Amino acid sequence: ATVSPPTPVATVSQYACQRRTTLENHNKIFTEAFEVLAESYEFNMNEGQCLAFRRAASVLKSLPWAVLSLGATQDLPCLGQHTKKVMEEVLYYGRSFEVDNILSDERFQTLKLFTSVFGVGPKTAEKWYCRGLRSFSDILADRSIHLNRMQQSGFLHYGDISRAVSKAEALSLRNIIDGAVHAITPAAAVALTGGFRRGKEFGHDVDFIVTTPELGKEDRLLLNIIDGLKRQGLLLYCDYQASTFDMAKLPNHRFKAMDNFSKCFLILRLESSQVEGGLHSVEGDSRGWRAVRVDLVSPPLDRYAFALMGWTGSRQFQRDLRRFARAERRMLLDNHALYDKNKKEFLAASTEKDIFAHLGLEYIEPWQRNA
Ligand code: TTP
Ligand code: MN
Ligand code: MN
Ligand code: MN
Repeated sequence: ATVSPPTPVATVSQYACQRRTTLENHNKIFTEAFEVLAESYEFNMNEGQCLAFRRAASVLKSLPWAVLSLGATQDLPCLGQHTKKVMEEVLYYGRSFEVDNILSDERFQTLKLFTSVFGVGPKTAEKWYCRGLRSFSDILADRSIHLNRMQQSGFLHYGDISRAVSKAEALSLRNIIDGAVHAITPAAAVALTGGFRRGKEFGHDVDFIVTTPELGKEDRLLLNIIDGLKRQGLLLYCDYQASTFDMAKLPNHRFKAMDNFSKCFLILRLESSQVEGGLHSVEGDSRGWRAVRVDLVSPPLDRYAFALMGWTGSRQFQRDLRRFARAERRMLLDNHALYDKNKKEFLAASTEKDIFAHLGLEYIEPWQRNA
Protein backbone atom coordinates (compact mmCIF):
# COMPACT_ATOMS: atom_id res chain seq x y z
CA ALA A 1 0.00 0.00 0.00
CA THR A 2 1.17 3.48 -0.69
CA VAL A 3 1.38 5.89 2.17
CA SER A 4 0.39 9.35 1.13
CA PRO A 5 2.72 12.04 2.44
CA PRO A 6 1.28 14.42 5.01
CA THR A 7 -0.29 17.42 3.35
CA PRO A 8 2.18 20.24 3.73
CA VAL A 9 0.47 23.07 5.59
CA ALA A 10 2.23 26.38 5.10
CA THR A 11 2.41 28.11 8.44
CA VAL A 12 1.27 31.71 8.44
CA SER A 13 3.74 34.13 10.02
CA GLN A 14 2.61 36.51 12.78
CA TYR A 15 4.48 39.26 10.85
CA ALA A 16 2.83 40.90 7.83
CA CYS A 17 6.31 41.39 6.30
CA GLN A 18 6.60 37.59 6.02
CA ARG A 19 3.24 37.29 4.26
CA ARG A 20 2.19 38.25 0.73
CA THR A 21 -1.05 40.20 0.88
CA THR A 22 -2.65 41.19 -2.41
CA LEU A 23 -5.80 43.28 -2.80
CA GLU A 24 -7.81 40.12 -3.31
CA ASN A 25 -9.42 39.63 0.10
CA HIS A 26 -11.23 36.30 0.51
CA ASN A 27 -12.33 37.09 4.06
CA LYS A 28 -14.02 40.47 3.75
CA ILE A 29 -16.99 39.49 5.92
CA PHE A 30 -14.61 39.08 8.85
CA THR A 31 -12.09 41.84 8.12
CA GLU A 32 -14.84 44.46 7.69
CA ALA A 33 -16.28 43.50 11.08
CA PHE A 34 -12.80 43.67 12.66
CA GLU A 35 -12.21 47.12 11.16
CA VAL A 36 -15.37 48.45 12.85
CA LEU A 37 -14.23 47.03 16.19
CA ALA A 38 -10.71 48.44 15.74
CA GLU A 39 -12.12 51.86 14.97
CA SER A 40 -14.42 51.72 17.97
CA TYR A 41 -11.47 50.87 20.25
CA GLU A 42 -9.50 53.69 18.63
CA PHE A 43 -12.28 56.13 19.54
CA ASN A 44 -12.12 54.81 23.11
CA MET A 45 -8.32 55.30 23.17
CA ASN A 46 -7.79 51.55 23.66
CA GLU A 47 -4.70 51.13 21.50
CA GLY A 48 -4.04 47.51 22.52
CA GLN A 49 -7.43 46.15 21.48
CA CYS A 50 -7.45 48.35 18.39
CA LEU A 51 -4.15 46.87 17.21
CA ALA A 52 -5.25 43.33 18.09
CA PHE A 53 -8.21 43.61 15.69
CA ARG A 54 -6.10 45.29 12.96
CA ARG A 55 -3.55 42.49 13.27
CA ALA A 56 -6.24 39.81 13.09
CA ALA A 57 -7.76 41.45 10.01
CA SER A 58 -4.33 41.58 8.41
CA VAL A 59 -3.76 37.83 8.93
CA LEU A 60 -7.11 36.98 7.31
CA LYS A 61 -6.43 39.33 4.38
CA SER A 62 -3.27 37.38 3.53
CA LEU A 63 -5.04 34.03 3.15
CA PRO A 64 -5.56 32.76 -0.42
CA TRP A 65 -8.70 30.99 0.83
CA ALA A 66 -11.92 31.88 2.62
CA VAL A 67 -12.38 30.80 6.23
CA LEU A 68 -15.53 28.63 6.31
CA SER A 69 -15.30 27.26 9.84
CA LEU A 70 -13.65 28.14 13.13
CA GLY A 71 -11.67 24.92 12.87
CA ALA A 72 -9.87 26.34 9.84
CA THR A 73 -8.41 29.13 11.99
CA GLN A 74 -6.74 26.76 14.45
CA ASP A 75 -3.19 27.26 13.17
CA LEU A 76 -3.50 30.96 12.37
CA PRO A 77 -1.57 33.51 14.47
CA CYS A 78 -2.95 36.69 16.10
CA LEU A 79 -6.52 35.44 16.53
CA GLY A 80 -7.56 35.72 20.18
CA GLN A 81 -10.72 34.72 22.05
CA HIS A 82 -12.54 37.92 21.21
CA THR A 83 -11.74 37.80 17.48
CA LYS A 84 -12.84 34.16 17.31
CA LYS A 85 -16.11 34.98 19.05
CA VAL A 86 -16.82 37.63 16.40
CA MET A 87 -15.90 35.17 13.63
CA GLU A 88 -18.21 32.59 15.16
CA GLU A 89 -21.13 35.04 15.06
CA VAL A 90 -20.37 35.95 11.45
CA LEU A 91 -20.09 32.26 10.47
CA TYR A 92 -23.36 31.23 12.12
CA TYR A 93 -25.57 34.29 11.72
CA GLY A 94 -23.93 36.12 8.82
CA ARG A 95 -23.39 39.13 11.10
CA SER A 96 -21.82 40.12 14.40
CA PHE A 97 -24.21 41.54 16.97
CA GLU A 98 -21.37 43.34 18.70
CA VAL A 99 -20.52 45.06 15.40
CA ASP A 100 -24.19 45.85 14.70
CA ASN A 101 -24.45 47.49 18.13
CA ILE A 102 -21.39 49.66 17.46
CA LEU A 103 -22.70 50.68 14.03
CA SER A 104 -26.01 51.82 15.49
CA ASP A 105 -24.37 53.63 18.44
CA GLU A 106 -24.85 57.40 18.32
CA ARG A 107 -21.39 58.18 19.70
CA PHE A 108 -19.66 55.91 17.16
CA GLN A 109 -21.68 57.35 14.26
CA THR A 110 -20.93 60.92 15.32
CA LEU A 111 -17.20 60.37 15.86
CA LYS A 112 -17.01 58.59 12.50
CA LEU A 113 -18.73 61.54 10.81
CA PHE A 114 -16.57 64.19 12.51
CA THR A 115 -13.25 62.39 11.87
CA SER A 116 -14.16 62.12 8.19
CA VAL A 117 -13.35 65.84 7.95
CA PHE A 118 -9.76 66.64 6.88
CA GLY A 119 -7.96 68.01 9.97
CA VAL A 120 -10.30 66.49 12.56
CA GLY A 121 -8.82 63.68 14.66
CA PRO A 122 -10.40 61.51 17.37
CA LYS A 123 -9.61 64.04 20.17
CA THR A 124 -11.33 66.99 18.48
CA ALA A 125 -14.27 64.81 17.43
CA GLU A 126 -14.68 63.62 21.02
CA LYS A 127 -14.57 67.19 22.33
CA TRP A 128 -17.33 68.25 19.92
CA TYR A 129 -19.40 65.19 20.76
CA CYS A 130 -19.16 65.93 24.49
CA ARG A 131 -20.44 69.45 23.82
CA GLY A 132 -23.59 67.87 22.43
CA LEU A 133 -22.78 68.50 18.77
CA ARG A 134 -24.05 65.79 16.40
CA SER A 135 -23.93 67.15 12.85
CA PHE A 136 -21.84 69.41 10.60
CA SER A 137 -24.51 72.11 10.85
CA ASP A 138 -24.28 71.90 14.67
CA ILE A 139 -20.53 72.56 14.40
CA LEU A 140 -20.74 75.33 11.83
CA ALA A 141 -23.53 77.07 13.79
CA ASP A 142 -21.61 76.99 17.11
CA ARG A 143 -19.95 80.41 17.47
CA SER A 144 -17.71 79.22 20.33
CA ILE A 145 -15.91 76.70 18.09
CA HIS A 146 -12.74 77.83 16.42
CA LEU A 147 -11.86 75.85 13.30
CA ASN A 148 -8.19 75.89 12.30
CA ARG A 149 -7.17 76.50 8.69
CA MET A 150 -6.97 72.78 7.90
CA GLN A 151 -10.47 72.11 9.28
CA GLN A 152 -11.89 75.11 7.42
CA SER A 153 -10.55 73.65 4.16
CA GLY A 154 -11.83 70.25 5.24
CA PHE A 155 -15.38 71.58 5.47
CA LEU A 156 -15.06 73.76 2.37
CA HIS A 157 -13.97 70.82 0.15
CA TYR A 158 -15.76 68.07 2.09
CA GLY A 159 -17.80 66.69 -0.83
CA ASP A 160 -14.80 66.41 -3.14
CA ILE A 161 -12.17 65.07 -0.76
CA SER A 162 -14.44 62.52 0.87
CA ARG A 163 -15.00 61.03 -2.59
CA ALA A 164 -12.45 58.41 -3.70
CA VAL A 165 -9.60 59.38 -6.04
CA SER A 166 -9.31 57.13 -9.11
CA LYS A 167 -6.14 55.72 -10.63
CA ALA A 168 -6.67 57.89 -13.72
CA GLU A 169 -6.88 60.98 -11.50
CA ALA A 170 -3.73 59.92 -9.64
CA LEU A 171 -1.82 59.51 -12.92
CA SER A 172 -3.00 62.91 -14.15
CA LEU A 173 -1.75 64.45 -10.89
CA ARG A 174 1.59 62.74 -11.43
CA ASN A 175 1.90 64.53 -14.77
CA ILE A 176 1.06 67.83 -13.11
CA ILE A 177 3.60 67.37 -10.28
CA ASP A 178 6.14 66.07 -12.78
CA GLY A 179 5.68 69.21 -14.87
CA ALA A 180 6.07 71.47 -11.83
CA VAL A 181 9.22 69.60 -10.77
CA HIS A 182 10.89 69.69 -14.18
CA ALA A 183 10.19 73.38 -14.57
CA ILE A 184 12.49 73.78 -11.54
CA THR A 185 15.21 71.24 -12.25
CA PRO A 186 15.42 68.38 -14.77
CA ALA A 187 17.56 66.47 -12.27
CA ALA A 188 14.68 65.98 -9.81
CA ALA A 189 12.37 62.95 -9.91
CA VAL A 190 8.79 62.14 -8.87
CA ALA A 191 7.51 58.73 -7.76
CA LEU A 192 3.95 57.66 -7.04
CA THR A 193 3.75 55.94 -3.65
CA GLY A 194 1.07 55.09 -1.03
CA GLY A 195 -1.92 52.92 -1.92
CA PHE A 196 -1.63 53.51 -5.68
CA ARG A 197 1.88 52.02 -5.68
CA ARG A 198 0.35 48.95 -3.98
CA GLY A 199 -1.96 48.61 -6.99
CA LYS A 200 -5.13 50.12 -5.54
CA GLU A 201 -7.69 51.42 -8.07
CA PHE A 202 -8.93 54.08 -5.62
CA GLY A 203 -7.47 56.06 -2.75
CA HIS A 204 -8.37 58.77 -0.24
CA ASP A 205 -5.43 60.87 -1.46
CA VAL A 206 -2.40 60.65 -3.78
CA ASP A 207 1.10 60.31 -2.30
CA PHE A 208 4.33 61.32 -4.07
CA ILE A 209 8.03 61.27 -3.19
CA VAL A 210 10.13 63.93 -4.87
CA THR A 211 13.91 63.84 -4.80
CA THR A 212 16.80 65.87 -6.01
CA PRO A 213 20.34 64.50 -6.37
CA GLU A 214 21.76 67.53 -4.51
CA LEU A 215 21.83 66.67 -0.80
CA GLY A 216 20.35 69.39 1.40
CA LYS A 217 18.17 70.92 -1.34
CA GLU A 218 15.01 69.02 -0.30
CA ASP A 219 13.27 71.93 1.47
CA ARG A 220 13.99 74.30 -1.40
CA LEU A 221 12.66 71.80 -3.98
CA LEU A 222 9.36 71.37 -2.17
CA LEU A 223 8.88 75.11 -1.69
CA ASN A 224 9.56 75.66 -5.40
CA ILE A 225 7.01 73.01 -6.38
CA ILE A 226 4.40 74.61 -4.11
CA ASP A 227 5.17 77.97 -5.66
CA GLY A 228 4.77 76.52 -9.17
CA LEU A 229 1.40 74.95 -8.33
CA LYS A 230 0.24 78.22 -6.81
CA ARG A 231 1.17 80.20 -9.93
CA GLN A 232 -0.83 77.72 -12.03
CA GLY A 233 -3.84 78.39 -9.78
CA LEU A 234 -3.98 74.77 -8.63
CA LEU A 235 -3.24 75.24 -4.91
CA LEU A 236 -6.42 75.19 -2.80
CA TYR A 237 -4.70 74.39 0.52
CA CYS A 238 -1.10 73.92 1.66
CA ASP A 239 0.36 72.78 4.96
CA TYR A 240 4.15 72.80 4.50
CA GLN A 241 6.46 71.25 7.10
CA ALA A 242 10.18 71.92 6.82
CA SER A 243 12.61 69.08 7.47
CA THR A 244 13.57 68.31 11.07
CA PHE A 245 15.59 65.31 9.94
CA ASP A 246 18.66 64.54 12.07
CA MET A 247 20.86 61.89 10.47
CA ALA A 248 22.63 61.05 13.75
CA LYS A 249 19.42 60.05 15.53
CA LEU A 250 18.61 56.36 16.02
CA PRO A 251 15.51 55.09 14.19
CA ASN A 252 12.32 55.14 16.22
CA HIS A 253 10.84 51.65 16.10
CA ARG A 254 7.49 52.91 17.42
CA PHE A 255 5.21 53.40 14.47
CA LYS A 256 4.08 56.98 14.46
CA ALA A 257 2.51 58.24 11.26
CA MET A 258 4.88 61.19 10.89
CA ASP A 259 8.52 61.27 9.85
CA ASN A 260 10.94 64.21 9.92
CA PHE A 261 11.37 64.77 6.19
CA SER A 262 10.37 67.93 4.41
CA LYS A 263 6.75 67.41 3.38
CA CYS A 264 3.45 69.06 2.55
CA PHE A 265 -0.21 68.14 2.80
CA LEU A 266 -2.10 69.75 -0.07
CA ILE A 267 -5.51 70.14 -1.60
CA LEU A 268 -5.16 70.62 -5.37
CA ARG A 269 -7.56 71.61 -8.09
CA LEU A 270 -7.80 68.94 -10.78
CA GLU A 271 -9.39 69.82 -14.12
CA SER A 272 -11.63 67.22 -15.75
CA SER A 273 -9.99 67.91 -19.11
CA GLN A 274 -6.66 66.68 -17.73
CA VAL A 275 -7.99 63.26 -16.70
CA GLU A 276 -8.31 60.45 -19.22
CA GLY A 277 -11.98 59.44 -19.22
CA GLY A 278 -12.92 62.43 -17.06
CA LEU A 279 -13.24 62.86 -13.31
CA HIS A 280 -14.34 60.06 -11.01
CA SER A 281 -17.73 61.63 -10.27
CA VAL A 282 -20.70 62.73 -12.30
CA GLU A 283 -21.27 65.79 -10.15
CA GLY A 284 -17.62 66.90 -10.37
CA ASP A 285 -17.64 66.45 -14.12
CA SER A 286 -20.47 68.90 -14.66
CA ARG A 287 -18.49 71.51 -12.73
CA GLY A 288 -15.37 70.66 -14.73
CA TRP A 289 -12.98 70.20 -11.80
CA ARG A 290 -12.62 68.61 -8.38
CA ALA A 291 -10.51 69.08 -5.26
CA VAL A 292 -8.03 66.27 -4.39
CA ARG A 293 -5.85 65.59 -1.36
CA VAL A 294 -2.17 65.23 -2.28
CA ASP A 295 0.83 64.46 -0.03
CA LEU A 296 4.38 65.29 -1.10
CA VAL A 297 7.47 64.20 0.81
CA SER A 298 11.06 65.09 -0.05
CA PRO A 299 13.75 62.97 1.63
CA PRO A 300 17.49 63.41 1.07
CA LEU A 301 18.55 61.07 -1.78
CA ASP A 302 20.55 58.73 0.49
CA ARG A 303 17.36 58.07 2.50
CA TYR A 304 15.14 57.54 -0.55
CA ALA A 305 14.76 53.75 -0.10
CA PHE A 306 13.65 54.10 3.53
CA ALA A 307 11.19 56.87 2.69
CA LEU A 308 9.78 54.92 -0.29
CA MET A 309 9.34 51.84 1.90
CA GLY A 310 7.56 53.77 4.66
CA TRP A 311 5.30 55.78 2.36
CA THR A 312 4.34 52.74 0.28
CA GLY A 313 2.68 51.26 3.38
CA SER A 314 0.41 49.64 4.16
CA ARG A 315 0.42 50.94 7.72
CA GLN A 316 0.06 47.40 9.06
CA PHE A 317 2.88 46.15 6.82
CA GLN A 318 5.21 48.92 8.04
CA ARG A 319 4.25 48.37 11.67
CA ASP A 320 5.18 44.71 11.38
CA LEU A 321 8.43 45.40 9.49
CA ARG A 322 9.55 47.50 12.45
CA ARG A 323 8.31 44.98 15.00
CA PHE A 324 10.08 42.18 13.11
CA ALA A 325 13.33 44.16 12.85
CA ARG A 326 13.40 44.84 16.58
CA ALA A 327 12.13 41.54 17.96
CA GLU A 328 13.77 39.12 15.53
CA ARG A 329 16.91 40.96 14.39
CA ARG A 330 17.75 43.50 17.13
CA MET A 331 17.55 46.21 14.48
CA LEU A 332 15.74 49.56 14.51
CA LEU A 333 13.87 50.62 11.37
CA ASP A 334 11.88 53.72 10.51
CA ASN A 335 11.25 55.96 7.45
CA HIS A 336 14.76 57.44 7.77
CA ALA A 337 17.18 54.59 8.49
CA LEU A 338 18.00 51.06 9.63
CA TYR A 339 20.27 50.57 12.65
CA ASP A 340 21.88 47.31 13.74
CA LYS A 341 22.06 47.18 17.55
CA ASN A 342 24.41 44.18 17.50
CA LYS A 343 26.98 45.83 15.24
CA LYS A 344 26.11 49.29 16.58
CA GLU A 345 26.03 50.72 13.06
CA PHE A 346 23.65 52.14 10.47
CA LEU A 347 22.96 49.93 7.43
CA ALA A 348 22.80 51.82 4.15
CA ALA A 349 20.23 51.02 1.45
CA SER A 350 19.71 52.43 -2.02
CA THR A 351 16.72 50.24 -2.88
CA GLU A 352 13.90 48.57 -0.97
CA LYS A 353 15.48 45.21 -1.86
CA ASP A 354 18.55 46.24 0.18
CA ILE A 355 16.34 46.82 3.23
CA PHE A 356 14.61 43.43 2.94
CA ALA A 357 18.05 41.81 2.46
CA HIS A 358 19.54 43.53 5.56
CA LEU A 359 16.57 42.18 7.54
CA GLY A 360 17.00 38.68 6.13
CA LEU A 361 13.52 38.80 4.61
CA GLU A 362 12.32 37.62 1.22
CA TYR A 363 11.52 40.56 -1.01
CA ILE A 364 7.82 41.44 -1.00
CA GLU A 365 6.51 43.40 -4.00
CA PRO A 366 4.55 46.62 -3.31
CA TRP A 367 1.32 44.98 -4.54
CA GLN A 368 1.89 42.20 -1.97
CA ARG A 369 2.09 44.68 0.93
CA ASN A 370 -1.67 45.27 1.26
CA ALA A 371 -1.62 43.94 4.81
P1 TTP B 1 -1.92 57.16 3.45
O1 TTP B 1 -1.95 58.07 2.28
O2 TTP B 1 -2.61 57.66 4.68
O3 TTP B 1 -2.55 55.74 3.15
P2 TTP B 1 -2.59 54.85 1.82
O4 TTP B 1 -1.99 55.58 0.66
O5 TTP B 1 -1.98 53.54 2.17
O6 TTP B 1 -4.13 54.62 1.60
P3 TTP B 1 -5.20 55.63 0.92
O7 TTP B 1 -5.54 55.03 -0.39
O8 TTP B 1 -6.35 55.64 1.87
O9 TTP B 1 -4.56 56.97 0.79
O10 TTP B 1 -0.43 56.86 3.88
C1 TTP B 1 0.50 56.21 3.03
C2 TTP B 1 1.67 55.77 3.82
O11 TTP B 1 2.47 56.88 4.22
C3 TTP B 1 1.29 55.04 5.11
O12 TTP B 1 1.93 53.77 5.17
C4 TTP B 1 1.82 55.90 6.21
C5 TTP B 1 2.90 56.70 5.53
N1 TTP B 1 3.15 58.03 6.13
C6 TTP B 1 4.38 58.24 6.71
O13 TTP B 1 5.21 57.34 6.74
N2 TTP B 1 4.66 59.46 7.25
C7 TTP B 1 3.76 60.48 7.25
O14 TTP B 1 4.06 61.56 7.76
C8 TTP B 1 2.45 60.24 6.65
C9 TTP B 1 1.40 61.32 6.62
C10 TTP B 1 2.21 59.00 6.10
MN1 MN C 1 -7.16 33.92 -4.85
MN1 MN D 1 -2.56 57.58 0.26
MN1 MN E 1 -1.29 60.22 2.29
